[in-house]
Amino acid sequence: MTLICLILLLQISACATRETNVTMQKTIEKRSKNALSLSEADEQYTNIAHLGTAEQISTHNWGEAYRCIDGNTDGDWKNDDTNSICITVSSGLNWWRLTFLQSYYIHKVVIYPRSSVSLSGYTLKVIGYETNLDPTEIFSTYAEFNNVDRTGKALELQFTGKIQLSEVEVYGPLQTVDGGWSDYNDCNPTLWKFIDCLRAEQSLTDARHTKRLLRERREPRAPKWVRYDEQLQRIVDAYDDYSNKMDYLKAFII
Ligand SMILES: [Ca+2]
Repeated sequence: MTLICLILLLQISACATRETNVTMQKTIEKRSKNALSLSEADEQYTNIAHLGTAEQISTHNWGEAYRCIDGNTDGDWKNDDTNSICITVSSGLNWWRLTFLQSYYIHKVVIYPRSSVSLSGYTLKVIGYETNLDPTEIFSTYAEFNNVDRTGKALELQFTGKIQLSEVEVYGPLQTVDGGWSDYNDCNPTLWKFIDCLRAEQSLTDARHTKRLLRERREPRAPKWVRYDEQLQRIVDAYDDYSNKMDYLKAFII
């Protein structure tokens, strides 16, 4: 693990932890008031759609499935890579699917349309459950599937005709159902445990580095490996002398 990766992971973890701490604080304050309304409860959840992998039944140019989880609700079609809409082309029942690596509790799903395209007719299915859900509310610029409140590793939007959506937001806790934390695995339930993991990893790396240095000091390179290196260097240096490159390659088979 490079130092840069560790720093990035630390920053990601810190952000996630700060967000979680803020959320927990809000939750405690609200519970103390003993008056959790639905809108307040919604604040406990965040959009986790970007943690999944999107796919769809078929794709029109520049309308790939992932563009519905790129964080951009721009509904204007652009016939180039700046497009942020996913579009299918199949006839009949079309689907757009989001799959997570682990199971998440899904509280709410919000979908945004391509500009001037209706959102009527979409249904939501959490894979593993029989019943398809209809939108709770449909507005001109978005539609909500409220109170989904199901656990799953995948969900699917279905529509009879071309799917034309600019974004799909999936709201739930960042913590997975089995107790892990999104894609940061076991090192990230808290910032402190994550730092402990970094320290342990750094200690192990230091020990390996020290061991290697000691070995290099104590054990000079074996003569036969020195001879092999010299022989390989001679072959490489003689590359231009080989008119038949097959013979050159064969020279490595010593
Ligand atoms: Ca988008």
